[in-house]
Amino acid sequence: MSDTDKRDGDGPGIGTVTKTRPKTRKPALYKVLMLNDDYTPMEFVVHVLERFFQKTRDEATRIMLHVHRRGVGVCGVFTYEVAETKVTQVMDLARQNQHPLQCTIEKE
Ligand code: TYC
Repeated sequence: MSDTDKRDGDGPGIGTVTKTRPKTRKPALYKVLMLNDDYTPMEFVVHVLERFFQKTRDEATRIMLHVHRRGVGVCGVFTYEVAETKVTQVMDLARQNQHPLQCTIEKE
């Protein structure tokens, strides 16, 4: 038994083995995915990637073209709350501009 295992106090020979977790757990990570459509202007997608995902114009253009050609692409990887916020920001701005741009979350 490793030093992170513990036995309960039921006496010798009987005991439930439990495993103590390390103190800190790495948070689960989630990909924010951008989906292609036929109507959202390329320039708008590049703008979204610059504004909400801190991409340079070159990176943003590369990601946008990847999504345009392949149908889906990764905008970034975040903890759940941050990923959710990004999706909401993207979808809100798209809706305000009447673009059908879709964005989703996928567990890493
Ligand atoms: N396919 C769109 C066009 O031709 C551009 C586009 C790229 C739209 C990426 C959405 O996530 C997207 N105008």
